[in-house]
Amino acid sequence: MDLADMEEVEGNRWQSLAYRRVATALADLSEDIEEVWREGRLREIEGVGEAIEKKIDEYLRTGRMRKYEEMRKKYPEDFRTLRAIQGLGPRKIHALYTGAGIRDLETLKKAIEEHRVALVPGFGQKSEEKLAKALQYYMSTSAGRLLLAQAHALATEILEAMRSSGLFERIEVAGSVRRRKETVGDLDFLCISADVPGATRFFSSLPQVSGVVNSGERKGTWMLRAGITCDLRFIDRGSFGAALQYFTGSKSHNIALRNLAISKGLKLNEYGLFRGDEPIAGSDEEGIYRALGLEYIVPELREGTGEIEAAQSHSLPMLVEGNGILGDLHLHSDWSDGRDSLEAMVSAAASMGYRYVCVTDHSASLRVARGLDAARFRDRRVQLDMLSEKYGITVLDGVEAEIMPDGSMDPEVRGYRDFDFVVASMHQWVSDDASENTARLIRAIDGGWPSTIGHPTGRLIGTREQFRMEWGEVFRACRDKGVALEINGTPHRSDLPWDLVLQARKAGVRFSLGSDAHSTSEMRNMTYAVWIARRGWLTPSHVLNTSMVGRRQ
Ligand code: DGT
Ligand code: CA
Ligand code: CA
Ligand code: ZN
Repeated sequence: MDLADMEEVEGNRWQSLAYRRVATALADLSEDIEEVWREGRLREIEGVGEAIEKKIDEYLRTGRMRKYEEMRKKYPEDFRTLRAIQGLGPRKIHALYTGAGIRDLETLKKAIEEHRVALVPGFGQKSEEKLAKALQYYMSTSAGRLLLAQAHALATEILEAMRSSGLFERIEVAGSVRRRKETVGDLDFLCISADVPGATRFFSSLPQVSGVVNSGERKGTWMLRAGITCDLRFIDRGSFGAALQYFTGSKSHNIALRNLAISKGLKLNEYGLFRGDEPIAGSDEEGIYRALGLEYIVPELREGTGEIEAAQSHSLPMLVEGNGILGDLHLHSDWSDGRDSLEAMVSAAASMGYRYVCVTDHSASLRVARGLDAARFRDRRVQLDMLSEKYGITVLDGVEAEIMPDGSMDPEVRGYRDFDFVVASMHQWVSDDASENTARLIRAIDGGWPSTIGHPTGRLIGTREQFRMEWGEVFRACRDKGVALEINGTPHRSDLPWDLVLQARKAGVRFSLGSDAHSTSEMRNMTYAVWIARRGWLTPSHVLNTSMVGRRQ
């Protein structure tokens, strides 16, 4: 994928498209690439021709790719960071690179300060100001942070490698990954090991690690290839629970917990819970919460939003769980802008064990996504019924419907009234004015069409801010009309954000969970939607997907 970016910045559009197609095919590959390679079947992968086959072969044989290294020398910086900024696509990056030598965040920042962006062909004063704003938003939200999906996968890989090394009695990840926060600043590992030097050496040699930042007796910090750092701490057995508690955070949860300890005449730190000098808990986390008179608080709830009070009064919520999700209520097929066929999506849903799946292709007014008109929806329904029969799973006739500027539904949706489930979304015509947006969304809710509001805030982490909206009014309208709010599991959306979920829950709103998958592999994004729901204190009864959603008669 990196190679594709660099070719595109270089101006080689076709080359870049070819790489990108292969990168996507590789990511979706159900077999082990090395096996495919050994059996000489690389050419069977979509998009792989002779030239690319040679490159993959070179890489798997030697662990290197000459072409990649040449390009890397030319473009030492990670253009991907520039692409994360709103309004910057490869073509504009190409223009900025050739026109002003901009190659990374530093050089972009400098060029903006010196007003050199406005001089680049295709840019002007206005676009320079816009870019300055977008850069500022990026720096304040996601610079130097990874999306949870990526950070969690990385942490899991590292944990597996460490566990199978035999050098660790125990190793866990703490910090924001354990709390399932939507972005992660660094990874925090805690371990018990009898061989600290050996364990440290092993950690340094992991393929995910690019270098040592510092390494001491009981703690080290490493730079990871993914672009963030990670800490590894060696802990004594008797303190492991206390350390896990402390380094899981959050900071505000820890402060509240420490104050509770003090109020009971105890002392809590990363080594244990003490009465005077005598330890009364520390080897396991549960013991610490118990000794403080609390129910166990799962990491997702440790954000200092009332969880300690709830644990004291035994009123913590019984959180929704992944295996309680009976179906996916938002996904796309290649009838609109999805990559996989209806059949592939339905069959994937069946093999994930779902009892139902709702296919929500876009409606006609979203032209960029090849939205469907009423006639196409009628044709699609015939296919859905056939697939439902074939795979023994309820297939709901759904739509992701455009909310029009005046808050009405897409006329094509009104023309075809048979939908079982309507995800109503704002993709276009969004205003800078909160009261306008609020009035529009509430008109949509009051109109009686939506089952749920799709990715309600419209944010894209790092690249697009939330819509300006009076959320309290929207929540009230949803509750009154029985319209749900979506929790969209696409990692860079993570929308509703967990803190708004918590507010909406208090206002009496219910929620639908959706992967918003555009391919079968993205259906796994449901996991992230469940994590957000848990951070928002949701129980099964708050979530539509925990019960059957049937065909509209
Ligand atoms: P991140 O890395 O920015 O995504 O977020 P965290 O929560 O992983 O933060 P990090 O890595 O700085 O620290 C891990 C945990 O360690 C944090 O959640 C709470 C605890 N911790 C770190 N520094 C302090 C501190 O100064 N005071 C207290 N009470 N706890 C701290
Ligand atoms: Ca951290
Ligand atoms: Ca840390
Ligand atoms: Zn959408």
